[in-house]
Amino acid sequence: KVLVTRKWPASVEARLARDYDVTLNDTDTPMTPEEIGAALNEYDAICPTVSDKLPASIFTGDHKAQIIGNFGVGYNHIDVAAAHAAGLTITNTPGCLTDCTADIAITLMLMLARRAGEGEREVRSGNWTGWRPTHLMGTRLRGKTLGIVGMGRIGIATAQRAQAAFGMHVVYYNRSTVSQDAMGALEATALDSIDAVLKASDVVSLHMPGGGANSKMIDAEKLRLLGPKAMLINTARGDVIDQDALIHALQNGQIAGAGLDVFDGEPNVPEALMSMENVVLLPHLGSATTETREDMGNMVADNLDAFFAGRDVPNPVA
Ligand code: 8YV
Repeated sequence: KVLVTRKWPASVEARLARDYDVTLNDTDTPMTPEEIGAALNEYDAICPTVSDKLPASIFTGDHKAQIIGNFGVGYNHIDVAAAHAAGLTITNTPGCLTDCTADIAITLMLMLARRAGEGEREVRSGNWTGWRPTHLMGTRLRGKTLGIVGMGRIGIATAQRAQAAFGMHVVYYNRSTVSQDAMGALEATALDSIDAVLKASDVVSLHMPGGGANSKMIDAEKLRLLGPKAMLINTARGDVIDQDALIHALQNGQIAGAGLDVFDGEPNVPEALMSMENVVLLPHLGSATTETREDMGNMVADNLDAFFAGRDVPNPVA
């Protein structure tokens, strides 16, 4: 018995329906933690998404459920330690959403640097009065420095795009050493701290996991290191930035702008961010393409298939 908490692409729902006794929650509303807690005693597998919260309090230890097949690579919405202590296996979907998430990071960077959001709003509102030499001048990306915090798959893919397409220099910080093999043809300089990356960069793109020690990692002090010409891009998790400190830094010209696909407490977005022109706001679109969402669903199904066949799951969350 498998529970899918939200509406998935039809092809993957059909695959699960063929192979399992599956309950497909054909809804756009997340389940509450209490509902998921109750489901742990009714289903063998639960397949949640980033918008379902699975806190420690729902894991009592005597569940029917044996596996959580997370639809997504990030899993900070699941208390992993409590789920493991309750004997559950957790899997996620790394790799298949790398390209699309990197594309959205680049989209945010371009929209911000070239003031595309402002321009689009101007045209749509009928306020465009015609071409003029100093109208909506943005920032040229070629030759600028992109700083990556968290040089995993998505960080690397973002840097590769920025360097190949826009000729940007790349610096980065990662907790562990990143092999040149993993970076391919990318020429990137490892710096020894996040602070060094923030100081050296014209654009900083965040790619670390959310939750735990990363929560509010980019705080007021870190934002000051960026400087008034720098732009901040976040496609990781909203909580890695202290959102109030970001609003303060933007309001006071401490940084030039921000491009955000994720928010602390999403889908709520502070009014202060919505009213600023130098901010680009997207509704968590990182992996939102038909191809990627189908790949994600198929990865969840592959993990369930392996688990219930008694094989090692391909994508365990450690
Ligand atoms: C997904 C994401 O859309 O995979 C992730 O971690 O942030 C998104 O790209 C989301 O997690 C779906 O559950």
